[in-house]
Amino acid sequence: MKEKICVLGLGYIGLPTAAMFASNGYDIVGVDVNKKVVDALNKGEIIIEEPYLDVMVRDVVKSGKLKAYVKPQVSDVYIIAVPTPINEDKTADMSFVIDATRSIVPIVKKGDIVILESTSPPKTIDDIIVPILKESKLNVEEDLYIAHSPERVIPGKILFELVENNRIVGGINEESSEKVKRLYQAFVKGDIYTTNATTAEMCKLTENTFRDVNIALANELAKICEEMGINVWDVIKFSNKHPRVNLHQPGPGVGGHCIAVDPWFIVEKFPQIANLINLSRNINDSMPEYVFNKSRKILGTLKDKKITILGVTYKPDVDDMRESPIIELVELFEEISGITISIYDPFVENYKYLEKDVYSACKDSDLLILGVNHKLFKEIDMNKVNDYMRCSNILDTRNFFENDQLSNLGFNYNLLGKGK
Ligand code: SAJ
Repeated sequence: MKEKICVLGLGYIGLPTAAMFASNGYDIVGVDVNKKVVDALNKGEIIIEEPYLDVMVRDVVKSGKLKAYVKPQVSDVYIIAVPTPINEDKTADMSFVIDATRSIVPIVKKGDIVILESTSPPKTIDDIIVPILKESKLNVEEDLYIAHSPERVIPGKILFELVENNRIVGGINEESSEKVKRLYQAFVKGDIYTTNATTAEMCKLTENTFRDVNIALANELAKICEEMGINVWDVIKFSNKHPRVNLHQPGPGVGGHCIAVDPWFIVEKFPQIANLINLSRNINDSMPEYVFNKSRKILGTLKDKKITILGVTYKPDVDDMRESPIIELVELFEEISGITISIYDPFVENYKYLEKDVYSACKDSDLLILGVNHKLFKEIDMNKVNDYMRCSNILDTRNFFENDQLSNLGFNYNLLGKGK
C-alpha cells in the first residue's frame, strides 16, 4: 500500500512535489493557509506560472489523487515546503516552518515520516523540528522518521529537474534517511545521497553560496577592469580557457529567492566566521547602485532625463521579479527630481512604468539600460530605437549587445565592466 502524503505549502516547490507524487499513484493531501490557493486547486487550477504544471495538476485533481485543504489531514508522510523568507535584519523568518510543524503535532502518529524541504538555516531539524514534534506525546527519535531533503530545482524547469536532479536526504538517523530516500525514488531518476540532517541543510545553503561568492568575484572584477580601462567580459572569457577555471558572469546584482537569500542563513549562525560569504552578499547587493552611478556618469546629470530599462525580472526568459536588482535600480532613479522612467519587459504584466511597445518606451529617452538579457530582445530593431531616442546612450549590464554593431548605428555604447 502506498503511503498517504500530506504536503504543507502549495507554492513553487510544494505544489509540483504534490502533483508529482499524485501522478505516481500516491494519495495526496495538499495544505495551504491561503484559501484562494486551496479553492483554485480543488477546481484543478493553479495560480503560479510553471511550464506543464497546470496540465499535471488538472489531471491529478480530476482523478482524485490530489485534494487541497486549509488544515493538515491525518496521513503517513508530512512534507513541509513552506517559505523561509528573510527578515529586515537578514535572519531567516522561520515562522511558517514553525507553524506548519506545529499544525501536525496533534495528528502525527508512530511510524510516520516528516520531511522538511524548505531551505533553512543549519540545525533547523535539530533545534526546531524535533523539539516541536516532541510536543506530541511520541518518543520522537524512536517513533518518527525525520529528514531534511532540500529542493534544488530551477524555476522554469521544475518538473524536469524534480525528476532528473540528484537529491540529498539528511535524516536524524539512518532509518530516517533510508525511508525518505525510498519514498522519493517514486519519481526521482537522479541519484539520492543520504547523510545527516545538518549536512543536508548545509549542502543546500552551500550550493547557492557557491554561486553567490563566484558572482561577487565577477562583479568585483568588473569594477576593477573598468578602473583599468579593460573589458571584464574578455578577461573572464579568456581566463575560462584555462582547464581549471570557471568564472561566473557579472551583472546588475543577484535576484531570485535563493541565491540572494540563502547565504545569509549561514552568516546568521556564524557571523564571526562567515566573512567571505558576508562580503560577497554585500558586493552583489552593491551592484544596482553601481549601475545607477554609471548611468549618472554617462549622462552627467540624471535630473530631468528619461531612462528606459529593458527587462525587470531577476533573470532572463522568466516572469519572476522576486528580489530583482532592477527593482532596486528603479527605486534609485525614482529619487531623482524630474526624471522619467519607462520599462519594457514582455514577460511582466504588473509593474510601474511598463510600456507595451519597446519603441514607445524608448521615445525621447536619454539612456537605454539593458537590465535583463531576455532572448526576445534580440528581435528589437535597434535602428528604429535609435530614431526614437533623444540621445542614443546605451548601458548594457549583461554583455548582451554587439558593441561594433551599435556603435556603427551611432549609439554611445557602454558596457558594465568595461572602462573607456
Ligand atoms: N547571476 C549573475 N551571474 C551569473 C549567474 C547568475 O549575475 O554568472 C544572477 C542572475 O542574473 C540572477 C541570480 O544570479 O539574478 C540567480 O539566478 P540563477 O539562475 O543562478 O539561480 P536561481 O536563484 O534561479 O536558482 C538557484 C539554483 N541554484 C544553483 O544553481 C546553485 C537552483 O538550482 C536552486 O534550486 C535555487 O537557486 C533554489 O531554490 O535555491
